[in-house]
Amino acid sequence: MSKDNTYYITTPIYYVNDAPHIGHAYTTLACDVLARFKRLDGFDVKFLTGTDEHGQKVEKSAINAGVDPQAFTDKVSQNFRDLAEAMRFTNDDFIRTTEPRHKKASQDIWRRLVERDEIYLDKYAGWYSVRDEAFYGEDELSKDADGKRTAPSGAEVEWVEEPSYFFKLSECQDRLLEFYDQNPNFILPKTRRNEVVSFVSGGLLDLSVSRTSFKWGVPVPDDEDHIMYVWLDALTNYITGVGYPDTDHADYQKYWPADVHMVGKDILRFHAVYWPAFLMAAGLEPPKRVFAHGWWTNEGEKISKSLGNVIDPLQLIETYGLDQVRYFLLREVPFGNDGDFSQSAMVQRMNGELANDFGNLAQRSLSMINKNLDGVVPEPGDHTAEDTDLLKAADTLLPTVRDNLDVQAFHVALEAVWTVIRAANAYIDHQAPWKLKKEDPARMATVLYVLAETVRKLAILTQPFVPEAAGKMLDQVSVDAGSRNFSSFGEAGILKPGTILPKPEGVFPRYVEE
Ligand code: ME8
Repeated sequence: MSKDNTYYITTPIYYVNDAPHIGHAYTTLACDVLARFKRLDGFDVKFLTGTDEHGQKVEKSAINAGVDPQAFTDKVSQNFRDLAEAMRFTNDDFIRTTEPRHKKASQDIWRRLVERDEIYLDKYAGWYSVRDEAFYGEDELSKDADGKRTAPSGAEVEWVEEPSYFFKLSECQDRLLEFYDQNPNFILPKTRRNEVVSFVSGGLLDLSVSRTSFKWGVPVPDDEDHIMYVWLDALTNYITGVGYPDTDHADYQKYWPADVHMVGKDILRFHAVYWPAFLMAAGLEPPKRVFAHGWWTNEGEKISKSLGNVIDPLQLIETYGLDQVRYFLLREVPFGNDGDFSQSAMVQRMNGELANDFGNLAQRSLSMINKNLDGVVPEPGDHTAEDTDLLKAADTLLPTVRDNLDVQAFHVALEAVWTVIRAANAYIDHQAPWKLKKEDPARMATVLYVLAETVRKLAILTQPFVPEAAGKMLDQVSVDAGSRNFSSFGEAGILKPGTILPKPEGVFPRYVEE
């Protein structure tokens, strides 16, 4: 398999201090859709997710729960696996930073940095936020109403003084700027890229990369008083996942550098500045893209534990259905922007776009075949201009969706699909096949064939987004498992005249207020 045909996508690894929430579900969903799409498009895909289990934040949560950190992380990490199952995520691997393979990789990258003289021992005296697991300069902080200093994220900070190893980040500025320049799509969306470029242009300070005041982390090689800074440990998961430190490992060879690291906007700096800097300094290749998505609010309010408005993805699935939630999250907000979750917006998309537009299109087309043609796929006659227009519009969706997903524009891809769904509904209304049964049965057969063919194409393309419903639609047009990928998309004759189709059933239920 050539490298052009591989695709490596990662989610952030999630802190195990807390139960999974909508933010986690969102990030991994975006990756899942891309991974599914690329597999259908013939790529050899590796999709990695997992949990970030070290650091002071997790240690504190374990202490609060009254259990030792390892037992605590074992328990909470499982919640993220359960979420993956509930959301039907298709990750190929699930990494935990407490695994031996990861300790080995983290210690190896450390040694490489030491060998290259990129790390030196000194002392850190400054501000640290446990919630963000980040060091802050005095000038980045503000004061809250009680006069307490807070980080830009609003998190509390504490003064820390301890011996620490430092990474020579200050020497990476030119290399990073050159890298951003040569790879204009390394950071998307563009506005985020500009923020990062201006941050790096402002000059970089060396970064503290070890801690001595607690023990829950990967030990620094050859200095047991120190553990590695949790972000250096955590970021390394992306190469642990492909077999590092064995750079001859088949997965490393095939998949590294990663095609996309998907992250939330709050952790962009770690991924777009520190991570490529660590890799370049270690003599390893940086990833190809970091995409920073926006944040969700709940009915207009910032989501926070203290407000008690955290959205539980499992609850959402139970209330609205999995495909509905998957569709909503990627359709509602231009990917990259912040978005608001509201019941009314959710119901509108679910009932309007899934049930009325897409669901009805399939249901009315296939029921007419069922009722008027005894469920037999008809032999189409000559095509009119309207037939050709609709079929062509469906055909051009594949390149459109592909191009948009290559820049993570899920909302644009879905809008393009729905334009064709609406055109197909307008086509039925205009052709009125129910009238043709008596007037012109041959023409009715052609119209119903065009519709079934359009439904087949739409269902193939929407599999990554709404896998369950699209799968059922493909069952209803009798497309076998081997013909559901994109190489069969434009192939004529997959829908064989003479095939008997099963009785269609609606695949997108409406939400009815109880
Ligand atoms: O940051 N809306 O872990 P995490 C959308 N362990 N996304 C949200 C969100 C919201 N309201 N709240 C959080 C970490 N997120 C590190 C990553 S990677 C080497 C280490 C997103 O559990 C957030 O932006 O805090 C981040 O991408 C993820 O959910 C949570 O990460």
